[in-house]
Amino acid sequence: MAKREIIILPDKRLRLVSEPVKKVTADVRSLVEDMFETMYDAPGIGLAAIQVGTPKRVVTMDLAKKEEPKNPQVFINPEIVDSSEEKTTHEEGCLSIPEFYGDVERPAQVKVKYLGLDGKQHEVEANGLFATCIQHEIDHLNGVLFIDHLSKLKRDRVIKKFTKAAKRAAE
Ligand code: K1U
Ligand code: ZN
Repeated sequence: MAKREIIILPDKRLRLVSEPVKKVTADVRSLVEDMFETMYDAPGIGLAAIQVGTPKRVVTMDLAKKEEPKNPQVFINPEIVDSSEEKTTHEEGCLSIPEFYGDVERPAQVKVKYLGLDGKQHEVEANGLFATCIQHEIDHLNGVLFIDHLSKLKRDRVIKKFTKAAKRAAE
């Protein structure tokens, strides 16, 4: 297991559309292990493989509260197959846009089809924070960031701030 570096806005790789996983191989299992180490260390409640620079459709998540036992979940090639008409607004953060938060409106419930680490197809109904988080992570697999759901004014401001910081760091 190894902790990997999380890529930060405005890294262009965050805009890539990730490739589906053809087979759950030892390489995929090793990527998943590294993603959990990276996510728990951050700390975060979710992570998409592209956030560690790997454009594969792999998501890790753990929504357990501090006092609860760990609940690591893996979603390979996740796809939303149904979304509720009802919407909900949740404050979102992103490990690739540190210390910036914004309210995002999304479907309140989604049905998600995915491959497990067992290589088998599964389906799950998500609501609450689970629904918000899985939609945020599937967005990452499609090169979409939560700031894309905010007003252009807010999005441009945050992109400008992170672009300036990246330039300063490169000097
Ligand atoms: O994908 C990511 O960048 C991870 C992100 C997931 C997420 C958070 C909130 C709403 C939607 C999606 C994070 O984990 S940000 C960090 C965070 O939310 C958190 C960290 C420690 C404890 C509790 C929450
Ligand atoms: Zn994110």
